[in-house]
Amino acid sequence: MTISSIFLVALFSLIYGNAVLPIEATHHVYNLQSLSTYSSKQPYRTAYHFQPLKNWINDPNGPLWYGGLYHMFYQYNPKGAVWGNIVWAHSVSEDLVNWRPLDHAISPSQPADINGCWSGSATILPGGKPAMLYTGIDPNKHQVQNLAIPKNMSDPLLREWVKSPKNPLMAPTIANKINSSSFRDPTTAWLGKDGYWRVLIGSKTNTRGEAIMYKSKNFVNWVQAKYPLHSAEGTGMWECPDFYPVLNKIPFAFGLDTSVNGNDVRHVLKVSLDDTKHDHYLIGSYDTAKDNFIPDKGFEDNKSVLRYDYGKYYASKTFFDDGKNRRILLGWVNESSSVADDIKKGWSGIHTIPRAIWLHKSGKQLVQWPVVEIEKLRMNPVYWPAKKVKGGELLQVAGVNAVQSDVEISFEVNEIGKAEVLDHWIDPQILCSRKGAAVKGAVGPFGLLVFASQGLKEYTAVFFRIFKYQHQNLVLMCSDQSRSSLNKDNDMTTYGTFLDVDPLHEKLSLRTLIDHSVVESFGGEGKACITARVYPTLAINDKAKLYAFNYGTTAVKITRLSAWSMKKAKDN
Ligand code: DQQ
Repeated sequence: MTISSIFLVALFSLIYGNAVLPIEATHHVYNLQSLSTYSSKQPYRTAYHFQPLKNWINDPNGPLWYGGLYHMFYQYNPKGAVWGNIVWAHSVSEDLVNWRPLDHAISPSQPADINGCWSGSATILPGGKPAMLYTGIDPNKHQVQNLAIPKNMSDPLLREWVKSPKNPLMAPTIANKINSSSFRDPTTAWLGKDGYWRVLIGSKTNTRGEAIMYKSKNFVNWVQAKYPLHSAEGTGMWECPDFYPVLNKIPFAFGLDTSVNGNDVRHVLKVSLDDTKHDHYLIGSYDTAKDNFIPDKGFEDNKSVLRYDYGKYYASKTFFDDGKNRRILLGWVNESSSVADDIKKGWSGIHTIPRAIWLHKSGKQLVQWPVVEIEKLRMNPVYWPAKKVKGGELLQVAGVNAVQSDVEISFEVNEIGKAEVLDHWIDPQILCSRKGAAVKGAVGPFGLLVFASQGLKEYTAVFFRIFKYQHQNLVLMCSDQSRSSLNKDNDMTTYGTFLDVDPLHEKLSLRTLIDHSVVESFGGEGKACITARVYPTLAINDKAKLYAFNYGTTAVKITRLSAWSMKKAKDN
């Protein structure tokens, strides 16, 4: 039997039976533990966000739930704190909170990936067997798509992965005219009623971003579909596409397997735009028979293309957690420090707290919320009774660890008639930077000051500000990093978005996860997220303080504040 026929037999038995593969592992890699230079004295290392012991990480890859464990793979440079030498590192978790590092799962070993193992996704084949499609960089530096499957299905840790000897399974050719440097990041595949698997690969033709589709009956032989599933002029390279169904009825938060479609189902297409480094998503209808995705609103109207996160956040990926019937979103958060500082600290990149993601009942947008498991790290709660905060007031939230906490606060606004008038539409991020936390307003800014130093020489502000625009109340949510650090080498860009909440009838809620150098905020119960990286020089460890503030001229009411110090998670 040739290697290739052994692989095919193994893959088919993975799809249709319970085979133990008789082939050697593709590689051996060293254990991350032995390389550790971890020092708890590093003030910017996170305590409960995912990050390995050292070196560079970027995109989450191939997340899946198998054998009672969550598996997460990620782009990793074993040799340093900058991007390069990319392999798939691998960690497992019982709860998406505490992680255990394993040996690397996929490293360059075949011509089809000899120059790098880039991003990809897991598909659970019939019988519950995982198959990993990923981008390899071949000897000509062309981007091609490869397959790897677990060597031993009875190992719940899925430690060893075997690559298909038929790799690459999809490649740019003269005939298909695919751009060989813009062809990467296969999605989770889904199965149509016709028995064909479909997968999307991110690409572009000139400046038109596109999600090229391939189809296969056996997961090994893939044929390019006549048309991309979707494309949009002027959007540039689409990296890390993701395509999945969401339920459009109660219970909205119930997640669906990627192959599900039907009357009560909408589809989400997410693409990571290489040109802007933002993750955008479209909600629409997917016609399985025609393989046609029609978004409710497309990329034509720049203003209304939604983002998962309006801060620093990229190359995200979802997976269906069938153990808990939810869809989980993982995303990469790059550093905002200089490369020189990253090299000095010996690491770069983290992941956000895994978020459950579902369709809002309006059907107009998605909602994201940190997985409930993260709440088991909460300790020493601080609760405030409802209280009025006058204009100009700053109230310290005492009793919580200000560098490692989870804070939920809600505001009620009573004097909305006094809101500033916005006479023309303006990009919310620009509005937030013009009207940062230090700029007093009428209704707002009010919110939280995190990582605040004594005397407020440093702070990061997450806040709301309300405007009147065309007779409507417009809620602006900002994360202002402009005073986050005295070290001006950092990127201290201010982020912002409008929040689809009616402040006349709804409370304005904010949840912020604070973790040493991360400020991960959820406004309007998960309708908008903003993640920021900050590196205070004074507001570190026990020197940092946390405040609620109102710098508007009108009073607001805090209807609820609950804050917890967070335990350290067992992570990489
Ligand atoms: N990161 C990977 C690529 C992907 C990019 C390389 C997105 O596969 O397009 O590390 O961050």
